[in-house]
Amino acid sequence: MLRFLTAGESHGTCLIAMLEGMPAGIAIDVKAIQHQMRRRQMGYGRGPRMQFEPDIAEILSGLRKGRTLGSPIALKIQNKDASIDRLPVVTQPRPGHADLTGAIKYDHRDIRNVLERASARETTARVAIGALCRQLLSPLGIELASHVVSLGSIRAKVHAATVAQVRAKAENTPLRCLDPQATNRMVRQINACIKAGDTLGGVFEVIAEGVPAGLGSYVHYDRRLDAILGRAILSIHAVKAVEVGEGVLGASLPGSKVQDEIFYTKRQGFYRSSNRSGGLEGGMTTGQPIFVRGFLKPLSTLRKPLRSVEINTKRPVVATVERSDVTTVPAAGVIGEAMVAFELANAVLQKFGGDSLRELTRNLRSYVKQVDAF
Ligand code: EPS
Repeated sequence: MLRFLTAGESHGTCLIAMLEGMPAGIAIDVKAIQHQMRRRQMGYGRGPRMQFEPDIAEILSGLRKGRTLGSPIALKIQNKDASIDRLPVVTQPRPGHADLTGAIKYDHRDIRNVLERASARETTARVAIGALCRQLLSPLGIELASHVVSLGSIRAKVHAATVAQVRAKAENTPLRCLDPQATNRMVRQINACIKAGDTLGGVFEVIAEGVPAGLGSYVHYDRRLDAILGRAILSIHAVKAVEVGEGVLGASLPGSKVQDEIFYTKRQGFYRSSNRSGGLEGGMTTGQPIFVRGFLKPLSTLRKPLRSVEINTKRPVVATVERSDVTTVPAAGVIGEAMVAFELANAVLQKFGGDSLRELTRNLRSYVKQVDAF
């Protein structure tokens, strides 16, 4: 249905992405793509690279007069720092990064050949793809947002955030977090980490609202949308765990405190009074907002490096220090939104089909009528 590829090295000339399967007739707002790219660069604790990379997505194909043609959309993001051929050889692998296993697997004696592609810089291209997908979802009434739930050992006090709340209260804060007191403490913890030459992880939450009931399926493992979203979130650099709804808490509670009971009124139809499932039951959307969380480990480039082994001499050394970030949890949330947007756009196209936005919208409307009449 919908698929994408990315290419490019962190300090190569550019990043490239191609999205195939977008229906025709979708109005594309290039400024909205730029807005998403900019959001990915923000957040207290990011490294110096974010200050000077313009991260502008140039659309090369698939659009005419501001609308999708139905043909593949190719885009390019030029790197300002395109120093790949001048950068020094790396032979001291960073624990936690792709360095050592990547070098062994691809038989590279210069770890730079690994880290250039393993770098999270690749997510620039993914955010551009996600920004295109959002412009398919938005006319269908599907909106996304993300916020930081915890950073290091600091947890925000939030419960069941909405897209509107996040946009109004978290978006323009230093860490895109809904709790101002927690934000202050997070900033202090980041400052301490900068001093110590260490890094921090944390948790982001992606919310998707306006998703119709019945995307995904229970009939086969690879059609379960929770599994698909789980993979999408885990594909983001440094993410080591995913949670759907209140999945982690639910594992320690009795069923009576976990399942969302079902009610019915003539006006509302079927509804649930809670959304602990995170909008997903049996691998399908319930029609409630989707909540998925990504848990990031602290980044593996430490200014005060960890112990490692030189790959040629096999002598003990400390790991290479590359320019990097101290924490990227707010940025990872933006990347999470992009990945969820892509998977939802794909799920929508799988269920409703259509080569044009008009056909897709008609199919969706007719399905919603059927659901309302159930
Ligand atoms: C990133 C660009 C990179 C890193 C970061 C993500 O730029 P540079 O290596 O030139 O500073 O800041 O990559 C990592 C944290 C990593 O471990 O690879 C970006 O554009 O997001």
